[in-house]
Amino acid sequence: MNKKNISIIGVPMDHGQNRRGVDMGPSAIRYAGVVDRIESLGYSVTDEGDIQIGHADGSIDENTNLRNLKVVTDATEALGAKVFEVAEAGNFPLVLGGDHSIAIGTLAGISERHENLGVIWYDAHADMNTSDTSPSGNIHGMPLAASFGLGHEQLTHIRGYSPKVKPENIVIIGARSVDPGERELIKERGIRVYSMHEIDSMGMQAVIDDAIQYLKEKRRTDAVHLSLDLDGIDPMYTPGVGTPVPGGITYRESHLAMELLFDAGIITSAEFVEVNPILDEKNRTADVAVALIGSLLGEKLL
Ligand code: Z70
Ligand code: MN
Ligand code: MN
Ligand code: MN
Repeated sequence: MNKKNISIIGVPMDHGQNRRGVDMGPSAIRYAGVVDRIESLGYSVTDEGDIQIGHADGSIDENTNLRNLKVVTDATEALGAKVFEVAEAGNFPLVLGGDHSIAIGTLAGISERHENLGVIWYDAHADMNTSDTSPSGNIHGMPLAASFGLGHEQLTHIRGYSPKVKPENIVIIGARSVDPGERELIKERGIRVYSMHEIDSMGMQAVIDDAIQYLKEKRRTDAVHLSLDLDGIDPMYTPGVGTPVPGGITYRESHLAMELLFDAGIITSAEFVEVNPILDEKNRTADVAVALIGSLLGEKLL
């Protein structure tokens, strides 16, 4: 990655799921020193502030099986516009969440500028439900499906176009909690998944090398977005997430993954989501987010 200006965009969104507190994620990550950390690596940083988030009553609409559709749609539209603007200006968009529903907006803003975007989805979950398959009505369980064109029209058409990414250009890393409808889609659409099984058996180095080779050589992607849900990491290291799932990626494996992605120079935008300071212990989860952002942007011991 050349030393582009990094544009930080905060998205204090908690309406894509039903536990409060994840709206404070951007503050917690800023408090953990994200700006200084990135500046210390020689980048210039612009903190663009936060996207305005509306209010919602938290109910699930019985016709759509979606919780808080309007407020999520409005926020992802606003985020998409901001991400597009900073990327057009030549900056590297670094989005801080907020729950994972915001990825719908991030991808809407990024993909418009690329013919063949790739996505790395670092997460315990597949986030590939639709209003038909979702067990929760929570939109943070749907952003990948929406981004390849499945689900409610309002979610699939943020910024007026669909799809944002081809299913075969998506790589999921760290999956260990997948719903039946998601499992079907993964098979049907040929989505590449490195679950905990592959991470355990191949090792993280081989997983990342394979993912990079796949996106670069096989899929010929022209940009790659990293969407990192802190619940992909084991809750031992990142307890401040709404849906902790045991048996996750370690802290060290995650650093290695970020370092290898930096070395490959393929990541052109990133987001770090699902940090919930209310559920956290002494801001540890935000600290991990900042440390991983450092490695993704080239921090090395020596
Ligand atoms: C479940 C759903 C999810 C994050 C939970 C959970 C989705 N598959 N995503 N926590 N970050 O409700 O769709
Ligand atoms: Mn997620
Ligand atoms: Mn998750
Ligand atoms: Mn259409």
